[in-house]
Amino acid sequence: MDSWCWKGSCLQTECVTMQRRIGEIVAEMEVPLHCRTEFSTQQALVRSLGLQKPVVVQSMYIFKQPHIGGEASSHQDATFLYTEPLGRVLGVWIALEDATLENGCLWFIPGSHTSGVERRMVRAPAGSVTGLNFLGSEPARDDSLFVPTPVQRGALILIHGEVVHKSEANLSDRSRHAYTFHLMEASGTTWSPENWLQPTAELPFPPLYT
Ligand SMILES: O=C(O)CCC(=O)C(=O)O
Ligand SMILES: [Fe+2]
Repeated sequence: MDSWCWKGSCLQTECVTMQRRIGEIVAEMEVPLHCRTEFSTQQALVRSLGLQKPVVVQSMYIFKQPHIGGEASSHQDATFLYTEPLGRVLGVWIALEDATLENGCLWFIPGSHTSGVERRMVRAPAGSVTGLNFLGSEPARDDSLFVPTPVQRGALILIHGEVVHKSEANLSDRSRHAYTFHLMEASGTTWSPENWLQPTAELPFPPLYT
């Protein structure tokens, strides 16, 4: 019998076919310049922060469309991007459109980056149906602790890997597009082998500095 894929929502063979098709689509995509993690300004910024060997571990284009754009529930990025020691992951979040209270700007809990990581998402043992497990749990956090960060198009927000942050659903008429990528200071850092995302020989984490 064919085995079930992540979340049990498709067969392994269907999943492989979908992955292949996604690969073809991505290969054909013309990636707009603002979605490339190689701007000299980004490099200069990260250099000025003193990072020696930053590598790009992931990047995301987040659409948050009018009326249907969902929330990003409160989280720490290190839950998914865990390193030893901690404090080596940095998010670079760029507003491609104004991010407002109405269309789902980011919210942060000031000082929350100093208390470690509450929850970790780890790879489940081979053969498990879910593929992923969570260690620990995301504590209920009082809404009043969060500070909103509305910004204009073009603004760049640096996100400490352990700071607690979230964004609300977009119930407004205006989209909130953002491009975000996460860096790891690779010098003296161990990327957890339990993270869902792993570099491979074909797709290593690319260095930010060229
Ligand atoms: O843009 C969002 O709503 C969430 C982004 C985020 O969590 C991140 O970039 O780490
Ligand atoms: Fe995040």
